Amino acid sequence: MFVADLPPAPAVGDSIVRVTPRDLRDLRLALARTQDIWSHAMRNGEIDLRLSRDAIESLARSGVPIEILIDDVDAMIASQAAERAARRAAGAEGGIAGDDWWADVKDLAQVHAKLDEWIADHPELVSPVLLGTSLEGRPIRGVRISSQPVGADLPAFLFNACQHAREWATPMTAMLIGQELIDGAGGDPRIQTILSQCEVIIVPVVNPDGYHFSWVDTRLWRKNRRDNGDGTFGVDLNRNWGYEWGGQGSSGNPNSETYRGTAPFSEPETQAMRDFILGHGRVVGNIDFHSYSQLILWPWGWTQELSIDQPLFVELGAAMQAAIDSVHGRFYEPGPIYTTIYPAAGGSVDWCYGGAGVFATTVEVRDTGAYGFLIPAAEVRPCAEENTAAALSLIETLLVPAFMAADPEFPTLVPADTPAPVSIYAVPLADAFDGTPTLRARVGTSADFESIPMSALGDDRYEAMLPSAPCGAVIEFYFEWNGDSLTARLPGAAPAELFGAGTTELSQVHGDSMETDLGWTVGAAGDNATSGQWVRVDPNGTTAQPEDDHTPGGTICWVTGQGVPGGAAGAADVDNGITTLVSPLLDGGDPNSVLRYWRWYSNNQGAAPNSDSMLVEVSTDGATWTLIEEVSTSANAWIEASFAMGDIVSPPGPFRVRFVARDLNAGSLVEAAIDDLSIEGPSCAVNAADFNQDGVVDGDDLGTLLGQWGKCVGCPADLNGDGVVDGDDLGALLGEWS
Ligand code: 0X9
Ligand code: ZN
Repeated sequence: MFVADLPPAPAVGDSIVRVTPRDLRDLRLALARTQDIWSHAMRNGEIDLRLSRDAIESLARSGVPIEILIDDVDAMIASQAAERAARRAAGAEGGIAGDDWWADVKDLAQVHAKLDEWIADHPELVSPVLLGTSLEGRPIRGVRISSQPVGADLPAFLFNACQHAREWATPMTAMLIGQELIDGAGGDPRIQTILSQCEVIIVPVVNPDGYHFSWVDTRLWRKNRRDNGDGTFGVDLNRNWGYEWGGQGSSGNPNSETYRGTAPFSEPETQAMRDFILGHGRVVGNIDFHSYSQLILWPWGWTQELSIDQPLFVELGAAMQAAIDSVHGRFYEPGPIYTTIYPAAGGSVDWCYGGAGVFATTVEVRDTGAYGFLIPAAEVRPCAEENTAAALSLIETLLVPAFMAADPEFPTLVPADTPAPVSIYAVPLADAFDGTPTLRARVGTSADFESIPMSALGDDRYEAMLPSAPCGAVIEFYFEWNGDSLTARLPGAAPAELFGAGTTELSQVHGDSMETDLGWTVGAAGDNATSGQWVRVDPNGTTAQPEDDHTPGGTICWVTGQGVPGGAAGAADVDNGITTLVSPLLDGGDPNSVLRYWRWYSNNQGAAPNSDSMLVEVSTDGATWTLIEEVSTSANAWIEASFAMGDIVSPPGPFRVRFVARDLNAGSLVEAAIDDLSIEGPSCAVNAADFNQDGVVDGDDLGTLLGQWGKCVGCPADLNGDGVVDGDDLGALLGEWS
């Protein structure tokens, strides 16, 4: 029987090649020559293709960048099959010395036999699920694993694999999830908790016809075995699901590997999955296993828009990624399908999420191309192990009353004496929630928390204001949501764990009133104005140029050309080109600081008014200049401009700003002036005697000091650090009394 499982001998030894097309022409050349696209579309500018030797040579001659991943894929298929047959002939059921079922891939009959073994050996834990029947009449089988009785009102997690026939690592992965749950049910508290709180459904082979065909006929078969009636076979099941069916990344051509079928859910295999999920009604989370590429993917596949549940998916993806990494150190990249790999409409994940409310993910398991679909025997178990860890982490992340996350990130610094907004994403999972979540916050580390109701922003977002706090104080906070029978908190361990924000006040760290020259330069490459070059003077005013500088009590600023007293509007204005004023090096090291300057601009007089503009640019290297504002409105007055440093200087560090006044249009009268440039940085001195960090030194802090009275090494109340809390420290505290 095993001999019959061997695929036919290959006619030619194709290669698997990673192509990095330089342009559309390269891509067309490559696609025109492929026998089979292994990676379906471009990713990171690369695409993996099966190509004949002739095709490779012709692409190489055209200069298309290629890298051989598998030299002779047909030979590799044949040798893997031969090794497998030899091991089976030598071994017991499963065919592996040591009898490890995961020591190599298993065919459909073996997978089904393993399900039967589980059901027979663990009837209290494992029950059969028949989802439906494939086109060719094979059962689409699964199991339910839970320590609670069938029919119990529990959340369910669905792990399915092998929509794509050739992705042989994936049924093995789904099966190991089942095995580890069964093995852990007896004594592993983590597994016992999971099995008592939910049910786990495993469907190892969604596409039994295709899977069987890939074993007995064509190893690299992907689709199901639909006879399309035109000589071609197969529908890509992962393009056949009925959510935005027919969209980008699916094909209407029956010969295509991504053929979507004649209608949404035209295939019995996708129908069976859909009907099971809808009929069950309690499926909360899902992994649809594919290979290869080592990716953790979530909706959407049909559009580049992010789903409203992106915060949940991001956290889920991070948890799964960490779980995978912890087992064998493999890196799996997380992200939404469309932007992480490619558009793929009609996939299971989009329908499960959009059509059935399931937090559905796709994991593309090992490897990243060295063997691709042809996973070597030695990698089957490690691959399955790391993805079992991912499955458990998905279950645990979603087995909470409600999922809550910061959205966007909470501030860690807020302005002093000002209420700052915080918003969260919160979605019910295992309970019903009527009202909105509550923000619980306090100023300092010792006060009682105050409850602040949150307002609903829509799309599962809620917002509230943090209490205002004095400079030097910290604000501590968490969130709470009361459900019908359970309470959800963020952070989960609150109030033992809390979020915190410091307070900040801006104060000037650099001031340049222009009264003395702190190192400005006039002129830059390309400057060609014939008059009106920048000069630092006490200006002689006109209707276009200031008479007075901006600095209170000062006299001097930078202007474009000093006119004569009582001169006409156009006296010494910028003419026939550009003049540039470059600042000394400034400190842009703190992204939370602010750059501020006062500018004057006039271009609304003369024969051709309002036809020029002044550019304000910054540079960290003196070579590349980035525009921060283009001034074209003629205020004929001093106007303040300010910028968050983090928005204009990157990476943080020293920078220069330059002002480029330009007369590029004949008849346009241009005057500009600059004064009072400053940088303000955040600061709030924390008072060492303010033990509870509420911004005031008061009776609470005195109480703390008295509580630590006496010999007390390293105590906060030992303000002078002499190892004793005594009268000296008391005096220091009273000296700071608010
Ligand atoms: O293209 C696919 O169906 C998957 N990649 S594979 O190489 N295994 O064929 C990616 C599926 C992404 N998920 C959905 N679009 N639902
Ligand atoms: Zn796949």
